[in-house]
Amino acid sequence: MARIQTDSVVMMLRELYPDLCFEIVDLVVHSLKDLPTCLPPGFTIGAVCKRENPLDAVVFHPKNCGKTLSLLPEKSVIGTSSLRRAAQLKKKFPHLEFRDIRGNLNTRLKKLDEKEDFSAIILAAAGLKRMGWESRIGQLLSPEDCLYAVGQGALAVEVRAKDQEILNMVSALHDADTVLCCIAERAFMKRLEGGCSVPVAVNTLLKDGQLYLTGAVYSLDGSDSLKETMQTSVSYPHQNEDGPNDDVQHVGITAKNVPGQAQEAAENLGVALASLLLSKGAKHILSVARQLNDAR
Ligand code: DPM
Repeated sequence: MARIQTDSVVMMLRELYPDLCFEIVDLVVHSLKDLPTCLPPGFTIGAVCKRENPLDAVVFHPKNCGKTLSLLPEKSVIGTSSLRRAAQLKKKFPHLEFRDIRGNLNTRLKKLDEKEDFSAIILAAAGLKRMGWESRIGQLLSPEDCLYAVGQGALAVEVRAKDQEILNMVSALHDADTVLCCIAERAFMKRLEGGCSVPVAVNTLLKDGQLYLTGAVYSLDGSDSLKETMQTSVSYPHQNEDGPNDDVQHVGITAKNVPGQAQEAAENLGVALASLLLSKGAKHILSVARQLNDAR
C-alpha cells in the first residue's frame, strides 16, 4: 500500500509539474492516521490530499456474502486489532465476538477468505479502495455505528520543514477542507495525549464555513464512553501577503495556502473538545484502557 499511495501522489505532482522529473526520495507519503501529532524535529506534513471516504467498512467471508453485522449469527467472530473499532462495535453488536487479526491488507483478506476463523473483518474503506478492493466492501459503518480514527482516509506528504522548494511544490496538493478537518482531529488527539493505539474516535463535517467536530473516548469493551460535538466558524479570507507566520505548523501540518486564522480556529476546536471530554473524565477512561491493553 505504501508504494501505491506514493505512486498516486507522484502522479498528481507529475500532472502539476510536467517538466520535473520525480524520483522517490524527497517526500514520504503516509496515511495521515499513522502519523503522530508531533513529528520529529526538522520534518513537517507539507500536504494533506483530499480525503477518501473516512468510514470503516466490513468485509465478509464469502459464505456471508450479502449479510450485515446485525444479521450475523450469535457469537460470530469479527477480526480487528483496532481498539477503537472493537470498543464501539462490541457495544453496538453485543451478539458478536471480536478477535485480533494482524498483517497487511493482503494477509488479512487471505486469512479471512481461506480459513474459517473469521465471519468478517473491519478495515478502512479508504485503504480497500486504494488497493482496488472496493468491491469487497459488504457494509459501510455509519458514524452512528462507528466513529473513525483521527486522520483516517487522508494521505499525507512528509517533507523537510526547511526545504522551501519542495514545500512550495507539494503544497499544491493540499485540500483545504481536509486540512482543516484533520487539524481539528489531530489537535483533539494531541490534547487527549492519545497515541495510535487508544480507543479515540472522531467525525468531522465542514459545511457552509462551519466546522463540526464530534469526538469520543471508550473503555475497551465500549461500556464506558464519552462523546461530544462542538463547532466553530472557519470562514476566513485568504491573506495575500507572505507574513512571517507562513511556516507555522499546526499539529505537524504546514499549509501555506490555507488561511492561518482558519487553521487556528480548527486547532482550537480540537483542543476545546478534548478539554470538555477531559473535564468529564476522559483521562480516567483512557488510562484504564491503556493499562488493560498493555496487560493483554
Ligand atoms: C491506525 C489504526 C489502524 C491502522 C487504528 C485504528 C488499524 C489497525 C488494525 C492508527 N492505523 O484505525 O483504530 O485494524 O489492526 C492503517 C490502515 C490504513 C492506514 C488500515 C485500516 C488505511 C486507511 C487510511 C492501520 N493505517 O485502517 O484498515 O489511509 O486511512
